[in-house]
Amino acid sequence: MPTTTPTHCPYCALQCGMGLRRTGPPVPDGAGAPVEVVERPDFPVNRGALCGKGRTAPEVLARGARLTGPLVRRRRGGPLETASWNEALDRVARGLSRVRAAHGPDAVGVFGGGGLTNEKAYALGKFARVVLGTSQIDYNGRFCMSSAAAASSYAFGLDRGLPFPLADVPRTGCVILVGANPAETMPPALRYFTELRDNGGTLIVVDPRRTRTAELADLHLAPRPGTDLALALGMLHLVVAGGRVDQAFVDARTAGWAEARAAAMAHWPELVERVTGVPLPRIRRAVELFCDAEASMVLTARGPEQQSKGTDTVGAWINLCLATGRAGRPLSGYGALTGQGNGQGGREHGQKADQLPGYRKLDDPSARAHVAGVWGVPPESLPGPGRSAYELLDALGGDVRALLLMGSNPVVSAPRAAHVEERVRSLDFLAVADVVLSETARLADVVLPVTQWAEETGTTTSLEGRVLLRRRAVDPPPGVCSDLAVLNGLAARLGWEKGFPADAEEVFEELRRASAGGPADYSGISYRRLAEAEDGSEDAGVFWPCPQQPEGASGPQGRGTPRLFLDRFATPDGRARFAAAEHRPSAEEPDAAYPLHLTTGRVLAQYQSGAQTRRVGELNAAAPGPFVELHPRLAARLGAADGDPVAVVSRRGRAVAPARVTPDIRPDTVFMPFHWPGLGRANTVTNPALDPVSRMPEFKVCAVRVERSGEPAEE
Ligand SMILES: Nc1nc2c(c(=O)[nH]1)N[C@H]1C(S)=C(S)[C@@H](COP(=O)(O)OP(=O)(O)OC[C@H]3O[C@@H](n4cnc5c(=O)[nH]c(N)nc54)[C@H](O)[C@@H]3O)O[C@H]1N2
Ligand SMILES: Nc1nc2c(c(=O)[nH]1)N[C@H]1C(S)=C(S)[C@@H](COP(=O)(O)OP(=O)(O)OC[C@H]3O[C@@H](n4cnc5c(=O)[nH]c(N)nc54)[C@H](O)[C@@H]3O)O[C@H]1N2
Ligand code: SF4
Ligand SMILES: [Mo]
Repeated sequence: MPTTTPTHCPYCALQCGMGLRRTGPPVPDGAGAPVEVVERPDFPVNRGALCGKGRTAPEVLARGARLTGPLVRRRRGGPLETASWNEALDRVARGLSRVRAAHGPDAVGVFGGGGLTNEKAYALGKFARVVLGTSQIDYNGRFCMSSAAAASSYAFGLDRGLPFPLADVPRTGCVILVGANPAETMPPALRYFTELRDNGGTLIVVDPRRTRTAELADLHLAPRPGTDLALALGMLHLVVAGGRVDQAFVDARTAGWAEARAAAMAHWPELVERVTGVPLPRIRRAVELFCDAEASMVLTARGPEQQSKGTDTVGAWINLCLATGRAGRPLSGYGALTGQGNGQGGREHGQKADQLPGYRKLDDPSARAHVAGVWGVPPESLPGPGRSAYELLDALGGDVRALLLMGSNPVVSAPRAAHVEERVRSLDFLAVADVVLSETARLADVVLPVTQWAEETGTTTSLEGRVLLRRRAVDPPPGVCSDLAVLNGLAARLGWEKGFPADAEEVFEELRRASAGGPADYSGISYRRLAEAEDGSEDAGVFWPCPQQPEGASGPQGRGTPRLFLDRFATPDGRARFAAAEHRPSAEEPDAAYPLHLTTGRVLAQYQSGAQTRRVGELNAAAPGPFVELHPRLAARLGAADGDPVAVVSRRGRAVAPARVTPDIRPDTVFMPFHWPGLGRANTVTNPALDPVSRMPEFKVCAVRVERSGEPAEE
C-alpha cells in the first residue's frame, strides 16, 4: 500500500502539488491517520516548493481545529447542540421546504465558494436549479474573479484566467503585474518572475504599496487606489502618440479600435499624471519597456479588478495588449491571476447566478436545452438568472428568507460586513456546510461538518486552466460527511432519490456530458486521464477546453489546450474586441470628512477570512492579527506611533487595529488585510458599491478617516 499520496494544496489557485505521507497507523478513535506534507518535485508548477499555508494544511485536519459532528439549534436564540446526521439533514430539508412553501422557490438562497471542487460546484448549481427550483444562487468568486472574467469574455470570447501556462512567463520580454502581490499570495510562483529577470526580461509592478513583489521589479508605479483605468488609458495614449501601434495586428485580428483609440486620446498624459499621481516619466518608461520587448504580457489580480469599474479597467489593460499586438501570439497576452483553490473551475460549472455548466449562459435557450437534457428535466423548469453575491446577501431576511451556504465565510469577507452580518441574523433559516465553525457557521440553525481536501477525491482547475486530481490520502473522522453526501442526503429528502451521487467520479462523469460543447469543455477529461497526466510528467494535468475526440480520431485530446487564441479568438468572428471606456472616479472619493483612501488585501500567512489558517499555530505566530499600514507622514500628523491602536472610519463603520508605520505606502492611502473578525474586521469599513457589469464590490477603494483610538486594538 503506498503511504505517500500525490495531491494538491487546499488553498490558493496555484494548486501546488504536494505529497501526503501517513506517519502512523489510523488513530483508534477514528480521527484518521496522521499525515505529513512531503515535497513533490515532479509537479512542474511549484516543483516541490510550498508556502507556509500549504505546508501546515494538515493541522486543520486535526480534531481540535475542526468540526467533528453536526450541530443544530433546537430553539431560536438557543445554543448550537450536537445532533445526528439524520436529525441535521431532516432539519435542513424542513427549513428550506417551509420557506419555499410559504414564500416561493426564490425565497430560498444558495451561496457557494471558489474553494469547492468542480464536482461540488456543479452539484450545488444543479441542486439549486433542479431540487430547490431557485434562481437565487451565487458564490464568493463574484468577490474575486468576476471583473477579469467579464472583461476577458468580452474581449476574447472566453474567460480562462491565464490563456497560457506560467512556464511562458520567464520567456517573454516584459511583464506588467497590475495589483498583484504574488510574493505574499502565491510565493512559489515568484520564481517565474525572477527567472524572467534572470533571462533579461523586465518586470513592472503597479501597486499603491511598495510590496515585496514591487521590490523585485525593474519599475514600480504607485498609483492612487482606483486609478488604474486612467493609467492604462494614458499608456495607450502614449503608445499611439509614439507610433507604437501594431496596425497590421489590429486590422487582422481585432474589432473596435477606432472607439478605443478615441477614448485613449482623450486621456492626455498630464491629466493621467494628475489623476494617478504617477510621475509622467515613469509612465513613459513603462510604455517603452512594454513596447521595446519582442513579446510582453499584462497580468492583473485583485488590485485593479475589485473596483466599481473593474471590468472597464481590465478592458483597458487588454486594449494595451491588443493595440501593441501582444495577444493571441506566443509568449504574449493578457491574463488574470485567479485566486481560490478552484477559483477557475468554480466559475465554470454553474454556481454563478447567470451560469450553467461548461461556462454556458443560463439565458441561452440552446444551453438550457442541452443541460436540461443531461439533468433529465424540462428546459422551462430551469429558473432564470438570479442576484449577484452581494445583492443576494443584502436581500437576506427580505425576499430571501432561507440560505444554504457551502464554502464561504461572508460575515468576515463580504463588503459592509456589519450589515451583511445583520442580514444573515435576520434569516428564517440558515444552514452552513463547513470544515470549521466559522464566524458565519456560528450563526446557523444547522451546521454540517464536511470532509476536507486530504480526505476526499475531486478535481480543481488551477489558474492556468489546468485540471488536476486531488486524491484522498486519509480517512475522515467518522462524524463528518462530504459536501456531495450532504447534497445527496438533502436531495433525497426533497424528493430526488437520483441525480445527486455522493461519489465524486460519478459526478465528474455527468459534468463531462453537461460541459460538452460549451466554452469550458471537459468532455475529453476523465479521472483515469488525470491520474496518468499527473504522474512524473513535465506537463502535468489537462488544460481545458478538452473536447472528447470521436472514436478512433487522432489529435491532441491528450493534454487539452495549454495555449489559447494563437489562431483565432473565441468570439463569433474570431476577432478580439477592444473595450471603449473613459476613466471615472471611484464610487467614494476622499473629501473633507473622509480624506484618505482605504485599500485592503492579504498577508502571506493568512488565507481569506482566516477560518482555516487562524487555526494553525505557526501561521498565527507569523500573522497574529489585523493592522493598519500607514505612511510616516500620516502617522506623524495623527501623533500615532508604530503599534498604537488607530481607528479607520468610513460611512459604513469603524475598525480598530494597531498602526504599522511604513514608508512603503502612499501618504494618502491606508491598507488593512481582511483576514480577521471582530474590532479589526476590515470589511466593517469597505464599500459595497458594485461594478455595473460584473457586480464586483469595490473592496480596493473607499474613503476613510483615521483617528487615534482610545480602544485597545485586538491582538
Ligand atoms: N497568503 C494568501 N494568499 C492568497 C490568498 C490569501 O487570502 N492569503 N487568497 C487567494 C485569493 S482568493 C486571491 S483572489 C489572491 C489575491 O491575490 P492578490 O491580488 O495578489 O492579493 P491582494 O492582496 O488582494 O491584492 C494585490 C495588491 O493589490 C494592491 N492594490 C490595492 N488597491 C489597488 C489599486 O487600486 N490598484 C492597484 N493596481 N493595486 C491595488 C494591494 O496593495 C495588493 O498589494 O490570493 C490568493 N492567495
Ligand atoms: N476587504 C476585502 N474583502 C475581500 C477581499 C479583499 O481583497 N478585500 N477579497 C475577496 C476575495 S478575492 C475572496 S475569494 C473572498 C473569500 O472569502 P470567503 O468566501 O469567506 O473565503 P474563505 O475564508 O476561504 O471561506 C471559505 C470557507 O469555506 C470553508 N471550506 C473550505 N473548504 C471547504 C469545502 O470543501 N467545503 C465546504 N463546505 N467548506 C469549505 C472554510 O473553512 C471557510 O470557512 O473574500 C473577498 N473579501
Ligand atoms: S502558494 Fe497556494 S497552492 Fe501553493 S502552497 Fe501556498 S497556498 Fe498552497
Ligand atoms: Mo479571491
